[in-house]
Amino acid sequence: MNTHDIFRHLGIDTSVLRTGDVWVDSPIDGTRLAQLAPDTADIVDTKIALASRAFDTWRRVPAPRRGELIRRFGLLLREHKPVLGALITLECGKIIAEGEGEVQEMIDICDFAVGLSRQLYGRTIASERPLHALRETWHPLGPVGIISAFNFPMAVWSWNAALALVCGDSIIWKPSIKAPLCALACQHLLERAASDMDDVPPGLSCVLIGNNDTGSLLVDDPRVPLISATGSCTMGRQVGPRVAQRFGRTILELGGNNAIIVAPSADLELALQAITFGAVGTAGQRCTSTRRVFLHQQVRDEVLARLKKAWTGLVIGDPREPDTLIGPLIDRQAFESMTLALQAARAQGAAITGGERVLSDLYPQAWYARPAIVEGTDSLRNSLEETFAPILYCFEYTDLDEAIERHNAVPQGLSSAIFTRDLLEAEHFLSAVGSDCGIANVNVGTSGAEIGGAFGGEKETGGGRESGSDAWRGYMRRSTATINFSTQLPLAQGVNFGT
Ligand code: UN1
Repeated sequence: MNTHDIFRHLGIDTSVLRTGDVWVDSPIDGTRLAQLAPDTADIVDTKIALASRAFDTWRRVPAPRRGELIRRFGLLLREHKPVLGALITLECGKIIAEGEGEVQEMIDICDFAVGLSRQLYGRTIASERPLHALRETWHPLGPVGIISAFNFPMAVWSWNAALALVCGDSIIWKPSIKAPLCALACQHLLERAASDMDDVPPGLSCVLIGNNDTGSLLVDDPRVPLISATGSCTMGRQVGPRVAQRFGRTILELGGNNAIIVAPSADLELALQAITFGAVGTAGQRCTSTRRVFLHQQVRDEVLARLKKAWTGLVIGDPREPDTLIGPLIDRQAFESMTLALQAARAQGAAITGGERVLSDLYPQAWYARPAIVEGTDSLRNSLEETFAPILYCFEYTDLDEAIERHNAVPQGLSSAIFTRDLLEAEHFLSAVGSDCGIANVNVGTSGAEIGGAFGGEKETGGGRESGSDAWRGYMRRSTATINFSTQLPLAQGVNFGT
């Protein structure tokens, strides 16, 4: 299936694929998929104005009715799951199972949001005054700006979009310039879901096509009270202060430098599977990808030997082929970053297996790489950085406290895991003196989080939480109300004002 087939199947006018000079190329083989027209500053302004108007209508629609829009959207996602998965594969290079898995993640969050639309609970609080009530109500916030990365070109938007919409917000999506077609497809299906409902205002959801300058217009716009941005720490370092400058809110979901600790009692078979999926799945391009492992000295040699053996058998190639496990990197720049990181590690004395470009004869315009295993000492400086590629830094440890300290000694704090059958070790890892990440797992790898939990991390990962649990509160504003149903006016704290 090519892009035209996919768009036709979804009922999207294919003329949109040839409108301008934003080139979209497939990472699979460099084929040009589309040339889109970027949104000018005027168009961005118009879309934000429309989203503001839509918000004014949408916040009046009862929340369960807002959930109905998401229910219908979820049905369309189910209907078109294979085709949407194929589009993710074509535009981002994910293997079929991961492309479809991403669509499943969207379906899951839609289900979650439909239920949520009847559970936007506030609290009632005991008032210190007689015949007074104190309560908290959650209200819609406003238009929400969503900035997403190429690696989860649909799901990350859907976590934000599904919650924001049931919370009564309108949404403005600036997808990665590397994955705009996925955005157009989702936007179209959402419009289809809305088309039979008479209470969905026009402009409730829109997509902005363009580069960072387009993103900046959204980030700096005071009509947008919340920017939810997923991407690199570099991006977050720009977006965060700019939104703060205008007292806007952010949800930042930035880089990770996720590690797995493999303890002596670990089920090594499980650990090997988790490390492999975490490190090479999505060609190492998840923010939750496993980038480091700490292997206890009793198991180190065995784990390394088995990893190396298993990784020689991994099929790298066209992600549309059912046997492929590792597709391409997103572009040349991604491969160059990988090469630079490996060169730096080698210069610091690390031993490296893999990491070279493959299939360049077959796909001269694409960037396939053999995943790399780096055996290093603790002092490998570049293991402190996130390189968005399949590189696994392997370290040895003897004492769990020491391993946790080294585990936490990176600027990022997204996802983490320990493989152990020792209850004391597991609980220690999960405790206040254990992993410092937003996600901490036991006998489960670092990537592939379910939508039911809050997703996000600490430190340079940005501190934001998206998806499940009570992340929805980030998309609403809290109103605290005190109600006096007495005939007196007692002041708080027992203040007597003498009148
Ligand atoms: C991301 O890489 O930006 O936990 C998100 C996971 C996915 C989400 C990753 N559910 O790997």
